[in-house]
Amino acid sequence: MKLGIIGLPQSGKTTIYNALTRGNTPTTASAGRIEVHNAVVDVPDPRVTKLSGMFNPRKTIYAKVTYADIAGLEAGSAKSGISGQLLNQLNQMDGLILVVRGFTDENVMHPSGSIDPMRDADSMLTELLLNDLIAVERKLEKLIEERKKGGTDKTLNARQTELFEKLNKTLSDNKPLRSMEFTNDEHRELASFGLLTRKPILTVFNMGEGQSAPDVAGTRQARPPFRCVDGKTRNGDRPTERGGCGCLHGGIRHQGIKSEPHDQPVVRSAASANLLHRW
Ligand SMILES: Nc1nc2c(ncn2[C@@H]2O[C@H](COP(=O)(O)OP(=O)(O)OP(=O)(O)O)[C@@H](O)[C@H]2O)c(=O)[nH]1
Ligand SMILES: [Mg+2]
Repeated sequence: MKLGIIGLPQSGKTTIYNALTRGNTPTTASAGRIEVHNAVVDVPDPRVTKLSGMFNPRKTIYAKVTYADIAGLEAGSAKSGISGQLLNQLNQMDGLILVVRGFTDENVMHPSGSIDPMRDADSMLTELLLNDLIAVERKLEKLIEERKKGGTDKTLNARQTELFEKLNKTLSDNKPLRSMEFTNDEHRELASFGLLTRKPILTVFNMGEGQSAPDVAGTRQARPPFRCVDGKTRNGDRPTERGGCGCLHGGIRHQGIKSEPHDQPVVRSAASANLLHRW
């Protein structure tokens, strides 16, 4: 499984990537460059450890997660679609981790000049949605052209037109594509289109020491149950889409990407604690 870490410049992507992978990639400003760092980590699983102890195999292989620290997403970049190079990277991911800055530190610039996690989370999710909307509209235009020209597979054209009109409707209603149900054939059909809002997204609020997570009730981040690793549910909504949200209260104790937490990583600036829970 490959998970891409995205977010606004200086939101703490590399810091979180280092925490998740026990890496030491420098947290120097990437200034909009698309530099991707990849690291593969084992997902410790006590069941595998136990089985390995019982059967004593020559090799024990745990499930692996590849984390990719992808810089470069900025508000407004989706006006004409996210750039090809970035889109290409994002398309290779099975899921996205959206890092949202919550910490205050006047030595670390914020592209909007102020700290507002809900604004940033919303604007990033909107970027992804707009990107898909542009891609879907382009495809629909292409299908119309093909129909006008004639000579194309009419059944395929009709099937794709119906499917893409459904996608267009969902996106125009401001909903991500992962909120839709697809048949296996439709999944296959869409696989090559690289639509970003089909991917599961975990929103991680990178809060400073002593800060609590923003109140996500009634927001897009609230749809799945919002839980901290202490098990408390912050929001009782039933999940209506595959996505989720977590917060780093000054750090990471668990990684919630897999159902079993990883070992405790050493976190330098994001510090010690509460959650990042899987959806
Ligand atoms: N005070 C404080 N600083 C943090 C926290 N998390 C990250 N930082 C600092 O914020 C700066 C930016 O962090 P990075 O992890 O490089 O952020 P980034 O999103 O990877 O930045 P770009 O790759 O340039 O977009 C670094 O100086 C970090 O040390 C935090 O929780 N609190
Ligand atoms: Mg970085």
